[in-house]
Amino acid sequence: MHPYNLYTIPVSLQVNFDLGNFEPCSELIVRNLSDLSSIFNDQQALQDLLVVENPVVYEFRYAPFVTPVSDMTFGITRINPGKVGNEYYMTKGHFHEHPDQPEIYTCVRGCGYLLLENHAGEFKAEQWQPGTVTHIPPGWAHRAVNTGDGPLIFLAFYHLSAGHDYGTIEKTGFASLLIEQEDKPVFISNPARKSG
Ligand code: S6P
Ligand code: ZN
Repeated sequence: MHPYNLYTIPVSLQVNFDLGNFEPCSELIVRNLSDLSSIFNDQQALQDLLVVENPVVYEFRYAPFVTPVSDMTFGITRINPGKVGNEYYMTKGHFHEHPDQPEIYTCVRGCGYLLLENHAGEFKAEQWQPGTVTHIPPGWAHRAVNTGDGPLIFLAFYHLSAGHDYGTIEKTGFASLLIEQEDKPVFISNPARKSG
């Protein structure tokens, strides 16, 4: 049994695109820098930052609309602006636990990239601005990166039962990193990349 309410009649919620939240909301996950230590390349820069503070890198909220026969879920993520060394703040990134589960993301504020990688090691990066909609096919790991000076906010539509597999992409790392060089985002090969 899952712990969520059953929504057998239509309901609505109200999203704030500027703040990246919605009401009513019961499910909030906050990721601070210390929760993300394994994903950043420059470990020295990470340790130096953590000595001073442990900022919120991103938070995401979700609303599981569970019925006896379905589990459509709405989510919103806000990634704060910031960097570790010269690498931009980003989400942890994951495959879905169930290999037949897709997802749709919609960027509503800020700018950045969605990094995608499949099990064969094919890598893609989709550039985001407000209004960009990206379909994530089943079997593609996904990570959003905030390359702007303000928050990057995006909506997600998925099935709750898709689940999260964080471990697989964490083991190898994504093929490319996004770093800032001369005030611009630049892709470089991930020096910590391991074969899967
Ligand atoms: C769920 C969906 C998003 C992410 C959220 C945080 O399938 O892709 O709601 O969970 O953007 O990213 P992550 O990688 O920490 O789960
Ligand atoms: Zn996902």
